[in-house]
Amino acid sequence: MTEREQTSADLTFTVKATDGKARRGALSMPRGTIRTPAYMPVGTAGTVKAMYMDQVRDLGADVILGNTYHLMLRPGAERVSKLGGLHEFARWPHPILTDSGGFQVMSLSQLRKLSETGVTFQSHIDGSKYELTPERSIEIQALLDSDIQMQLDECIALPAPVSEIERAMELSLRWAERCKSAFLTQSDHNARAMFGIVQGGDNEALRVKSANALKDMDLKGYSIGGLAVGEPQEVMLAMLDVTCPELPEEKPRYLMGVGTPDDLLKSIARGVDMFDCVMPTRAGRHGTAFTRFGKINLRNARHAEDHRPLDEKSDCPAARDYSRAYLHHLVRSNEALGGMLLTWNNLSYYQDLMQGARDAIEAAAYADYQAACSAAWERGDI
Ligand code: PRF
Repeated sequence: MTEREQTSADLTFTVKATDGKARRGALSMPRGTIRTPAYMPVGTAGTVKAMYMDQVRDLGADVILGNTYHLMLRPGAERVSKLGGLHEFARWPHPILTDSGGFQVMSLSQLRKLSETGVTFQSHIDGSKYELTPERSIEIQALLDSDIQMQLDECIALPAPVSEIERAMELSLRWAERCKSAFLTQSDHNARAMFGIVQGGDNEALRVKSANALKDMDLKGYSIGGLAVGEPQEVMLAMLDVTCPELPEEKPRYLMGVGTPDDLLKSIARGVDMFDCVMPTRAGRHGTAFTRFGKINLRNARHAEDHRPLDEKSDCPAARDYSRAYLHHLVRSNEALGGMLLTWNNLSYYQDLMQGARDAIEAAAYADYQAACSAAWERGDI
């Protein structure tokens, strides 16, 4: 049995090896094991855009993301539940992590109103009114049959006044308590997890306070939210430097909505175990390829007669078997296959990058791996 096929009746996390602060771990549950460090493809509306689930799996993904916000609006959480849950509906029988909805309400909906109770908002699809409370968010995530659920939180865009950051962080802590109580009413909660979300913006003291208060709630995992929201990379890394040491070593850490390949490797070096980001899928649909040699914009005219594939050494057919000239043509012609091939290539690259990180941590060679990856990105391929 391969590591990813191993399961556990309860949800468990094991750190198998460390190299500096970097961790190689395994998060196991009845639907499978997530090998960490892990990049989790984003499947917002029950689909990893432009990909078949079999392809996503074959690239090495152990878990995908789903979004409370999108699925509650369409097709509706109760309907997904009636249809057998999200795994059955979307044909992904492996672990699913869901975000709680607050972050997406703030970025996508109109006329939202936040109070102690929760958030009311109008759908970005048809303008109809909804309420999302901590309890309803957890209820929706249970209806979706999510394996790893997120607390409802409030994420503040940076820069922001400290008083605003503090208010949102404290509100998120109170919502964490309510989410934990709601989560514990789920009959099979031992087989699942509800993660708390550290907030605190770019303020070190608030980050430490948030992490410690969540630690005291003894949750099964800890997300780090409120980063990659407008601040420079150095600020994000400085926040990881203060946050990770406050979190319990025996629990998984998930950096939400991050990031570039460089962000991922630098965050792993600081003790982060899990990531999600729309970057590889969204950039792929917009004509950008991530490769060992850095980012390539296939729209650019310099690719028009380039016979070379994106990466002849890749195992991914999208990277290995199609010329850059053909990809350029597809992207310029707005052909669906262009977005499909570039998404496939990009997810393949992100999964390979994580496999390389896992291998390097096991071999106690993570710093060398990071240096070799950065050098190749800098060098480029021409
Ligand atoms: N909170 C939640 N989801 C998120 C974030 C957050 O802070 C972010 C911030 N990068 C991305 N997704 N619930």
